[in-house]
Amino acid sequence: MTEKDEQSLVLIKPDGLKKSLTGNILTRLSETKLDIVAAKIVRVSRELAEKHYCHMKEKPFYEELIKYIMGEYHKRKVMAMVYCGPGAIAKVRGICGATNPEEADPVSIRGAYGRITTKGVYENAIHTSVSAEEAEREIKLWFEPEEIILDIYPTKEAKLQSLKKRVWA
Ligand code: 3AN
Repeated sequence: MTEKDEQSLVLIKPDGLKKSLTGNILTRLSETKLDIVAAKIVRVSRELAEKHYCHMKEKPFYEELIKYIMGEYHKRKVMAMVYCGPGAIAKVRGICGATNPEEADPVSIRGAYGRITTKGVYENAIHTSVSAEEAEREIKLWFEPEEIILDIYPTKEAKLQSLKKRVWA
C-alpha cells in the first residue's frame, strides 16, 4: 500500500530559536524526505496562541504554555513551516519524539533538545501536527493560501472592500 500525501504544521518554538537549533532541527527533518511548501517567521499574538492551543484551555499549565509559545521566556518569534508528502504526520512526529522531553527517545529532536522547566512547562523546541484534521486546522490558522506553494486545501475568491494593508513606502 502506498502512503497518502499529508501535510503537517511544524513550528520551531521560541526555545528552539533562542538556542540556535533551527539548522539542527531542519537537518533532522530532512531525513523524512518530505517537501517544505511554506515557511515564515511569526511574532505570535495572544489570539494566535490561544487559537492554536484551544484544546489545552483546561490544563493547569495553560497560561504558561501561552506565554511560552508567545516567546515571553525566550525570543518573541516562532518559525512556522508546512511539510508535505507521503505519511508526513507520522514521519515528522517520529523524528520529533514524545511530548514529554524526558520520555522522548534521546535521539529524537525533543529528547535531544527539550527540557522541563522548574515551573513544569515542557520546553520541547518543536510542534508538529497530531492528525490530518488538526494539520488542516493549524495550517489554516498560521498561513494564508498564497503563502503555501501548493493548493493543499480548497480556496475561494473573496472581495475585501475596506481592507487596510501595509505596503512598501
Ligand atoms: P504535542 O505538542 O506533542 O502534540 P499536546 O498537544 O498534548 O502535545 O501539548 C501541547 C503542548 O503543551 C506541548 N508541546 C507542551 O509544550 C505542552 N504540554 C503538554 N503536556 C504538558 C504537561 N503535562 N506539562 C506541561 N506542559 C505540557
